[in-house]
Amino acid sequence: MLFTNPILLLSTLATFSTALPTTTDPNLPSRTTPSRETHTIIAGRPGLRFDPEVIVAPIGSILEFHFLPANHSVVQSSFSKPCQTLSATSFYSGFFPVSKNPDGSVAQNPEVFQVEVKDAEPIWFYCAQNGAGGHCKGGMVGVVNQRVESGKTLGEFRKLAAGFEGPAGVQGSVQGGWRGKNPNPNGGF
Ligand SMILES: [Cu+2]
Repeated sequence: MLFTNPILLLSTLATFSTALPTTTDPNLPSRTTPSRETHTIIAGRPGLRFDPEVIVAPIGSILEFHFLPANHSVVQSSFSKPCQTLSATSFYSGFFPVSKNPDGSVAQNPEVFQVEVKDAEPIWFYCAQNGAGGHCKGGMVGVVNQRVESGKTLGEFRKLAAGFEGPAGVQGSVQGGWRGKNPNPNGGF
């Protein structure tokens, strides 16, 4: 009802667009310190899932995993072998136990795990928790920069994971990323 008058609508849009700065103007000073584009991924919401579980992230950006109750992890795998480590050097976050908050608010582990996106290849990952029938086998998997046209999609990856037998693979120690203080532990999700 607000913009039923087309002239009023146009003039409003024009006013708005001219008020925006022209970011391509080379004479403008840099306004902020450049920082990495960061993609927040939550492990354990909803239920035994990553959220989001399909991520589009450019080279140089950061994947930042946050961990909800009860005890999740993130491990890199290949597409064809879910629930198993990709290589001796591929990333592994370790486990992040955290209890539920008594007041019902969403609790997070006080640490996060960050991984840099180093190239444009798809990154497949899973949770290595073997409780509850195995989180990876149960579908707690995800992908960064999947290529739908290749047929290697999250849906296919999840099907392969469902057929996995045995304990999910882990590395000997945290590697392939940075594990440290959660920048927003009370953010809630
Ligand atoms: Cu899990």
